[in-house]
Amino acid sequence: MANPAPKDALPDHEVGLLTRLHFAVYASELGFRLLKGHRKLSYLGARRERAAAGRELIERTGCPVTIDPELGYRWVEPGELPGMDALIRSCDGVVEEARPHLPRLKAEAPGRYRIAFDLLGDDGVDRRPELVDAMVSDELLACAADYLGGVPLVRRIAVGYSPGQEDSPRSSWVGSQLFHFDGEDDRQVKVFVLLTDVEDERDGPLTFLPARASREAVRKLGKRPLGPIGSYMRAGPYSDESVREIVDPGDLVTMTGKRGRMLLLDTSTTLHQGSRVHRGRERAVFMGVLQRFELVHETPFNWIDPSRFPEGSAQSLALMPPRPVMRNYYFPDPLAEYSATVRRGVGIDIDQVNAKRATAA
Ligand SMILES: O=C(O)CCC(=O)C(=O)O
Ligand SMILES: [Fe+2]
Repeated sequence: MANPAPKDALPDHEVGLLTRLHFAVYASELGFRLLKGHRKLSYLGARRERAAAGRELIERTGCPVTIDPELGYRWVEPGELPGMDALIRSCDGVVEEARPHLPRLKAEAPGRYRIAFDLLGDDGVDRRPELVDAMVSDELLACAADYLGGVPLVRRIAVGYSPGQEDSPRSSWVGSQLFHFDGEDDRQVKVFVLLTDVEDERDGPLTFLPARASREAVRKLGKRPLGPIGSYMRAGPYSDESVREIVDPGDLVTMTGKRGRMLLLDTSTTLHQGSRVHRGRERAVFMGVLQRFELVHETPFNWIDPSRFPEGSAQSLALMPPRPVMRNYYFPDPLAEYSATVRRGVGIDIDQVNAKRATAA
């Protein structure tokens, strides 16, 4: 089954040998297992510490929210996780602050950055500690530790804004608008909170197939149809036609609903797509990402200040990556003029820079 050419990856000849080697290994099931085994051994001590901290959290909180691995998702009801009201109020401020900049951002964003862009950046996260607090609550960390086998890292805190696509509806969706599996690890937990009402398909809802059905689907689809080198996807993107052929549309779950609706989703085990926002509509969602410390394939992550939390606490563990980066390294202030210039590609090719960063595991 033909799949569309990956428009957000580098042409093969521009990719370095090491990166190609990494992808050649990573793309096969055995290679992925080998990389995973290597990471697990390298971080044996850290994993033990995180597993113990996770057990302590689970015991202390009673782990009120759990994710069934066969489903790979869990809706979260209001009040089930602490700090979420404060998070939503805070995100409203983020969108409001960004609103005057949106026309410029939309006009200047190239390629896949036009699908959805982050309105926060590292500085935005730092100015809004309530977002970090909600992501490192004992209850959410217990849930993630239960699902991932230890206290994970909070690698992303973002407010994703997806503008209406000018030529929508169309059949040429690209990147994460096409069905795919995220590739950092074989499990992860993403927290999604709707910041705008998502009523129907015109609002580009996140759409996914539960984990068990996704396993079956990938068996039929084949793992990596074109395997864009440099992509963060472990499998996909698959064309709509190929998915339609083997998936019962009734099995797909869509994140429609009112502002405030919240979902925990394992984007590594569920086939998913989103942000197919039609002209004249818009979608804003909060997204927080929890991934294992020893993840297999590194992608850009936020710099988040761990110093508000006691050393050795589960919270501080969740905010200390194995390879720290400078603040604003991956996510500079998205509203600043200079980052618009960078996105526009004056002087450097930001797609190339980002693809290199994404693959520098
Ligand atoms: O924009 C969306 O709804 C989907 C994004 C996505 O693929 C992801 O967050 O992993
Ligand atoms: Fe994804």
